Amino acid sequence: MDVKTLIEERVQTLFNLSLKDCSDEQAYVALLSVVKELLEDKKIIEGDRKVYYFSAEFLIGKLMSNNLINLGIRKEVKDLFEANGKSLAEIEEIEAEPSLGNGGLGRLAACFLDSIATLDLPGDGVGLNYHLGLFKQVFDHNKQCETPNPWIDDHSWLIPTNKHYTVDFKDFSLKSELYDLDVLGYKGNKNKLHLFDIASVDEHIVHDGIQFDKSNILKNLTLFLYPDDSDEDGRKLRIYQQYFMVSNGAQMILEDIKKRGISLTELDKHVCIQINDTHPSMVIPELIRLLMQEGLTMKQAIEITSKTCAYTNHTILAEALEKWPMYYLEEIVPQLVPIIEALDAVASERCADEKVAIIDSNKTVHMAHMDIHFGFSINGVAAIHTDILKDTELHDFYKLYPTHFNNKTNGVTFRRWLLSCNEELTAFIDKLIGEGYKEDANKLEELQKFVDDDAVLEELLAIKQTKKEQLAHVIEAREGVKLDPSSIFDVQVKRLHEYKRQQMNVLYIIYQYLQIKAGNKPAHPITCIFGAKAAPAYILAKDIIHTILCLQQIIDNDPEVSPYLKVVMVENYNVTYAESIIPAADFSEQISLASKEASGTSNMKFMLNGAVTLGTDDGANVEIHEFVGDDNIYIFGAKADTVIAHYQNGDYHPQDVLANDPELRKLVDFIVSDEMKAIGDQECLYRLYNDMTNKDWFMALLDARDYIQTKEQAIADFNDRKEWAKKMLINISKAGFFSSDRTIAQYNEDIWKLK
Ligand code: NTF
Repeated sequence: MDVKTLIEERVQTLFNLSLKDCSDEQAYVALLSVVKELLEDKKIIEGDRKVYYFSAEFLIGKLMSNNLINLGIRKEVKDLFEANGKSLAEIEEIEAEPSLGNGGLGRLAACFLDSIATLDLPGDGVGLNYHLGLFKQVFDHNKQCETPNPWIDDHSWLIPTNKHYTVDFKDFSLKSELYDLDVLGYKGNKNKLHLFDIASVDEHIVHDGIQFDKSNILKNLTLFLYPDDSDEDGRKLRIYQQYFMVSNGAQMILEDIKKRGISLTELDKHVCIQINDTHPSMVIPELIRLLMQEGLTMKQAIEITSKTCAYTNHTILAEALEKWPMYYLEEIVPQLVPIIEALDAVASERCADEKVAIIDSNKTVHMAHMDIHFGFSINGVAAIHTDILKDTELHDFYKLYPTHFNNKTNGVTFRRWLLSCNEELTAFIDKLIGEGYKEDANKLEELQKFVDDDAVLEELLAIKQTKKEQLAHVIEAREGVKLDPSSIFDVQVKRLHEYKRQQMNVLYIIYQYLQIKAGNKPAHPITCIFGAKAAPAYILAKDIIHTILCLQQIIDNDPEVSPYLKVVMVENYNVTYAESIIPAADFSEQISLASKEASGTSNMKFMLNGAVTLGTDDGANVEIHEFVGDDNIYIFGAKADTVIAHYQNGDYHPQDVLANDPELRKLVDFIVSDEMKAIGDQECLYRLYNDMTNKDWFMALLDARDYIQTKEQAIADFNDRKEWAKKMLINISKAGFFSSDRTIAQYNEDIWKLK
């Protein structure tokens, strides 16, 4: 039966209505039920060897649109709904976005699952089923507040399974429940995302925003992703979560291997475990423990585990490389302690230097060190990041295991970040170069031949304009803020962190505001769009949000300024929001302090949608720069080696910069001006001001001047529409390398070796 008939009949069976007469909600429920069945019928990708991607987060976004694309039925379904007076886009809005991730790390995991299935490789995700997600961000009095983000309802994609495992902690055991999600490849077969949970979790223990009793593990284990770890109970809860995830995952893997009749001594020939950052690192001692339980010697178990596990590093920020006091592990998972001690002993035989120890002299366990000593591969996520790992951050390890280090520059799935979120651009590219690029992203290069074709350039600008108008509607509906779609859409959307330097963007806004007040209008009106969540305990990040929201208000209320400058920070930025923001962007703000952003992935999504990057030589910006050339990107700021030298010499002082640049001082001073204090919270404003003027750990003031000048140049260039359209076209044509299909092909070639 064809899809159209299936859907029509389903509406009839479920609601006794025709598709024309049913509500959007009923149409969605019927569509979901049909699509779930179509997924169920798909073959599971098989192979002798399989990868398991262990990750604390999977920021998968809504699933309907992508499933329709990968099933190859999106157009049919869209036409069917249209013929019945409905809009597929509006029906897709009904789906709740799964809140299983935080930022780039989790979104990367989701892109990877899509590409693994698309390349027809056997590979599943392993994670947790957080009922209330990260948190939902709401703004109140220009401040971020956190509330739960429930997303599981009767119409979710989760498939309950009958699989259960027992996970032992020191004081109790937990029986897990496993939910699966189907992960369908583009026009292909499927893999699974396994999300573990427990039945006793109780959402009712949450009060006053996202507060709850952190010691009540039976009720809180899978409530939230990244529960606040500013106190000891919070940190212990994270260990409970992490061990629960990896023990379930490891048990599931071993069960499968035994079922297939494979000897556990051959595990490494059939399984690869990719450890996504350090959250799943306990899988190493856990796998060793389970193998020993099955009768292997410790030596054998260590050797097999080392040949099975591979680790990806996603950050050089020391505070993000997890280390746990040994006594936490003794209190929660004592069964791992002798194993970790044994691993530490083996490691110190290989190298006695405390810098590479697993357990340091304070009895703290360094998770990343365990991953590197007892994994067979360690990779960074962009060329510059891997180089910094080798040369600086992990240099001592690199000397020990030079052949284990490798780079895998991140990528993004074009199914979601072009085909699904930008139908207009997709259709236009189809018309220009055919559909071959959907299977081989490098074919986007064929767009180059249109670089002097005026009609093509004009159409590109027209599509961008359409996406900007669409976004303006979305933002007006959700935020009640009216945007001018003829202004430049300048976008910075990402986690809120000092190293990403939203605070430097703030200085630009203040600069522009003061310029306009002084009678100097910008070369083109500009709208600065922000989206960012701050970790609930990250005070300074919240101060930056407060400052942005106060600026938004001041500018909104100033008729002298608002025709030329507008600021909007959208509430609860998530994947769904990204899907309408990114296609509408003119400028892509990638302004991290060089050396600090491991890769970034929104930079890739923006370029793919024809935005031009304004960025530092950091993360994957460096590779984007190489591909598009100097004329099609705006690079500014200190280089990574300069920054690293500043840290090593301790010779960067924001006061030195301010002493030489009185104009810059005026910009910083504005944060605590009367205008700001009249509407803002003085404590927050002063805290940020004091930090920026006295500490400025991520050197926003070092690059601020260059940043402002470069942005002014970009604004001026924007007015030459034809030249700008060329930059857009070149960015799109060079985006092919940043497809996660390429990244995954490389993981497979160098690390997983699946087929
Ligand atoms: C993030 N790391 C990095 O900050 C991004 O630059 C990178 O693009 C993504 O990982 C994906 O590789 C983290 O979120 C963490 F947790 F490692 F800090």
